[in-house]
This record gives sequence, structure tokens and C-alpha cells, in this order.
Amino acid sequence: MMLAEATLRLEVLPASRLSRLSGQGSVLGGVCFSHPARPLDGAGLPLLAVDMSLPAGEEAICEVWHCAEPLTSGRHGPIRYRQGDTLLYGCMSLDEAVPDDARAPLQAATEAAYQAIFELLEARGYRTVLRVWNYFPAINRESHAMERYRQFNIGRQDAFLSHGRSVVDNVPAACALGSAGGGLQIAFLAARVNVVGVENPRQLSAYHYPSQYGPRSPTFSRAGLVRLGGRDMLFISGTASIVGHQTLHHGDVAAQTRECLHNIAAIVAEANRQAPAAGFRLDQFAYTVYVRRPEDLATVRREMAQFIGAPVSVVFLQADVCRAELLVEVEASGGHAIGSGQADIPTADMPCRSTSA
Ligand code: 3EB
Repeated sequence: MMLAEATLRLEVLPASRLSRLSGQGSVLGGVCFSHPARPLDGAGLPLLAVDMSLPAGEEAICEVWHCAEPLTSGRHGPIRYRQGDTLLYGCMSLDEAVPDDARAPLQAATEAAYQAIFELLEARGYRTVLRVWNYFPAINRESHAMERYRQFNIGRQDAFLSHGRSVVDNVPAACALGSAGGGLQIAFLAARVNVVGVENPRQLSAYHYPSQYGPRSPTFSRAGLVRLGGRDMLFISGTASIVGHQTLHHGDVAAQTRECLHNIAAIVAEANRQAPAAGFRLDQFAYTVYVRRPEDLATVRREMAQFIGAPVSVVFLQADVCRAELLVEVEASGGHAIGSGQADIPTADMPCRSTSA
């Protein structure tokens, strides 16, 4: 029997089981969350250790991407990466050094980080950034007369502009969360195939947000739709209780969670309209949920369960979200394989097998 090959697989596993990964040549890279961040023995893999709290009593957790292509590892400036024929996963941690010009340190670090990403992708022939995960401490704190998330947005947009990239068309899906410590940490997934940006009809595109949210609009799309190995995959950006461009339900975490999920449902409907054969379903996605106040966790869990039922995978984390009044942010992806992959039986029919390191 010939199995449809899963080009991309997300595995969520406790950090304590990470050592098992080193022998698995299929690992592209990933992010591990713990508080404090624990050093990773990733055997040269692009794994990011992010300082972020988990629900009380929960073990440190990793979100690891696997790819069924022969993979090679490399370094470019601050970026550690791993690539196959169609996908490249990279990550980096940057200190917020004081630049020799008037820019705020976070703005300068962000610009440098995205410059490095675009240089690497241009050198390696990867056209599109599919998904970016952004983490940095004190995201809502004001410094240099501006909230740090807004400083980040300036640095990010400047890097897009200086590389001649559009800041509105097919920009990456993304998330931006406050970590509990460390520098600016960014992970990304890039592809040699085209990605279609999906917007949410309920929300103004973030790249068109008015200037009340900062001098530069955030450069991300609501979701990225990509076809890999004959399968449609959807990467949904961090999604919050925003309708139009306004935050709804101040102080009401249950209502904010429901609004997030209505937004995600709208994005999924839009993706199914653009890729009718995909048949994306909310309960078949893998979710990561960022909750600002630990005491809201039970409420967010309950609302998630009521809206979605039992999704295949959910990770809860405690983090600051990029507007001070937002209490929760939900991201999701689907269409790729999700799980430990133990059921993936290698067959001679596989056109390209993962190499064992
Ligand atoms: C929002 O919709 C909520 O700056 O990369 C969500 C996802 C948010 C990504 C980003 C920000 C980002 O504006 C915040």
C-alpha cells in the first residue's frame, strides 16, 4: 500500500523527551517553552528555548516540525537553520544592543533579525516566508517614548522595505508575544513554493491598521495557505479579540476567547473558499493559546472546549499579548500531520525519505 506522504508534521512533546529527537533526521526545528528557559541540547538543530510560563504543574513543552525530505543544517549570521528541497526552518536569539544611531535597541535588533532572514532566503532561493514566531520580553512596556511592540513593528517593516518586499501582499503569517526574559527570539518557516495570504473578512488587515496602534502597521497576514506534497496546509497567525481594528470585550476573558475563535472560524471559512478541496475543520487543527493572566486559564480552556470540542492538539502558555487590553491570543495550523509520527510507516514508495543523522 502506498501511503500519502506527510511532507510536514508538527510534534508536540515534553522537553524531557527532546533528547530522543537528536537521532531523528526528520527534524526541521522548533520552539521549547519553559520558565526559566532551559538550555537545549539540540545537537545542532535549530531549536529555540523561550522563557515562557506554562500552566501550574505542567512540564516544559516543545513544538517541533518534522519534514519528510532529506535535510541539511547550516548557519547564517545569527540564524541556525535546517533545510530540505522545499522548506527551510530557522531561528535566532538576538541581544538588544544599543545601536550607533537614534533607533531604539529593540527596533534595531528586529530590523537586523529580519535583514538576516531575507539575506539567507535570497541566498538559498527560498521565495516566501510562510510563518514567523516572534518573542521578546516586556512587549507592552514603554521605552524610548514608545511601546516596545510598536518599536518592533518599525524594525520589522523597515527590513521588508529595504529588501524590496511588499508590506501588504502575501506577507507572512505570524505571532508576536511577550516572553518572560531573554533577548529577541524569532523562528520562521520558509518555502520555495508560493504561499497565498488569507485575510479575515471580520478584521481589517493588520498591515492596514491605522496609526493609533503605532507609527507603522504590523507586517503580517491573518493566515498563510500553502500546498505541500499534494496537501493544502493553513498557518493561522496569532488571533485576538479584534473586530475591524478595535479590541472588543475589555476585561472579559471569556468573551475575548469566543471572539478569537469566531475570528479563527472566519479565517478557516475563507481558506476553504480559496482552497475548496482542503476541507479545513476547526477540530483538526493544532492550537497554541497564550493567556495573559494565569487565573484566566480555566475560563479559556472551557471556552475553547465549548467552541471547538476536542482539537487534535492544544498547548496553553502564559504570555503577554501585543495590546495591553488583550487577555488571550490563539494561533493554529492544520492540513499537515500532527503527532508523534509513530504511525508513519516508511515504505519503499516514499519518493524522498528523511535522512538519519
Ligand atoms: C492582532 O491581531 C493581534 O505583530 O506579528 C497577532 C499576530 C498580533 C501577529 C504580529 C500581532 C502579530 O493585531 C496581535
